[in-house]
Amino acid sequence: MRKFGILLLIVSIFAPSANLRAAGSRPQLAHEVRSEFLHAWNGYKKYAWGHDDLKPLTKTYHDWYSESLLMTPVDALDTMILMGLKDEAKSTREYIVKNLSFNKDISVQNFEITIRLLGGLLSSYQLTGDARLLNLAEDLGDRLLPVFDSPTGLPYRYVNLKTGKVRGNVTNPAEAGTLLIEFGTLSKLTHKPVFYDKAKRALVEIYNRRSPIGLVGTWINVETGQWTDTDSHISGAIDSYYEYLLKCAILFDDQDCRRMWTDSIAVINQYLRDETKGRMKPEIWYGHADMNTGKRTATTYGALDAFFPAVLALSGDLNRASLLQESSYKMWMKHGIEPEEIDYQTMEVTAPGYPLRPEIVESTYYLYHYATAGDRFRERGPSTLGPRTSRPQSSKKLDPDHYQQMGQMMFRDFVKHCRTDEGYAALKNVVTKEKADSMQSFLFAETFKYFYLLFAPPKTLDFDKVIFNTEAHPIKRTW
Ligand code: DMJ
Repeated sequence: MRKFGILLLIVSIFAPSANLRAAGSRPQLAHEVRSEFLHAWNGYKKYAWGHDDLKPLTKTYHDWYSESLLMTPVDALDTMILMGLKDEAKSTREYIVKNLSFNKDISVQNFEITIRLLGGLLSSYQLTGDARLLNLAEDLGDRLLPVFDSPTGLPYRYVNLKTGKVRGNVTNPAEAGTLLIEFGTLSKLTHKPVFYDKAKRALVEIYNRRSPIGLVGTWINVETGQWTDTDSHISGAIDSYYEYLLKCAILFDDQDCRRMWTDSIAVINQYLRDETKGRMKPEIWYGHADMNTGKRTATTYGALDAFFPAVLALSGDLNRASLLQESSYKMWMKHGIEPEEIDYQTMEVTAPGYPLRPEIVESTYYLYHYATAGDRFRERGPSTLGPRTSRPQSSKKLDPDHYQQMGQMMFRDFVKHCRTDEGYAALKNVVTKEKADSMQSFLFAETFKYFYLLFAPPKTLDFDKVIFNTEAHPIKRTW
């Protein structure tokens, strides 16, 4: 008996995936995710209905601006639809259509409004065919357009939805370059090229200002086109700029985007990729470097960077994707939930919060998808959506069970540490597990959606026929 105990211990130390095998069945897990979604949604409905977000500890609401823009309902709607919550989805849709107006004298952050509201409205329109959602999206798109009227074509960060007045002349690649999926889709659906052209120009203007070695920095002035911060990385403020280069290449079959992606990923791997020794085998990470010299400036990585395995996998680089996912998971496991940032040399936490972020779950879902893609490819043939790599380019064999178990472990930790009596709360500190009074709408749009899709039957959403915007709103190429 004692011998058996020791054997188990050895197995659990040296075989992390064996450690994860406290298996629940996939249907049961999908059911649990759906119930937890409803738990959080009901908390929002009870204490914050009609407002942007629930404050889960004080049980009141938070609005981003002086008037609500229904951030949580719009962000949550397509997840409800995918989860088959028909009545809830129908009443939420009616509420949005009757109550959401963008004719408001408020100055809003273009990037956040685009990824959450424009993206949410467009994907729910595609899932329901309800033209009222497309009308709302078009009205919003028209009101956001003034952001692009800068001397460089790079967008200002804020715009007043009623007056069109802009402000915020220093932006970052993520805010400037994460607009084309939404504006491009709006363009195709409304037959108004202006949306595509302006958002694409913003993406190209960032790329055109890359350094001689091909990297971009963190902050840039939209009037002068000069970088004000030359720190280069794949983390917050740059992250989804790279994501959109690849995704727009696929969604729109845009060859400029494909070229920009191909050039960018080469230098990301050259200058930002890093290796550490690791206990069992070398680990890969992506750190910071100066955009002009390529010299390493920081060895930090965090919850936001954990989107990158998904992007690598989508690009066909399953080898690096799976290695980096192991690093992200190591970061999660250190404290039983991931911090905003660590130093990967020491594994010390450098930013301790956890605002309910989805990225690591998103990457788990992508890797699970590609781990089973070989079978699907044999059954169905290649993807119908552009020249993506639904047949993985790498020959590396991924184990789908590994990603199921990883997802299950993370879901259990997530519920254990973030669930409250009537919602879900961010953590101030992943070491102490102290909670924060915040439940951002991406919990519904992304975190629950990716957990659900990881466990739900593949027919819930045909991965190969959609591109997720950075807020996890799936967009189909219907044009
Ligand atoms: C979301 O709003 C989006 O995923 C964005 O790209 C990054 N931050 C949050 C989630 O962490």
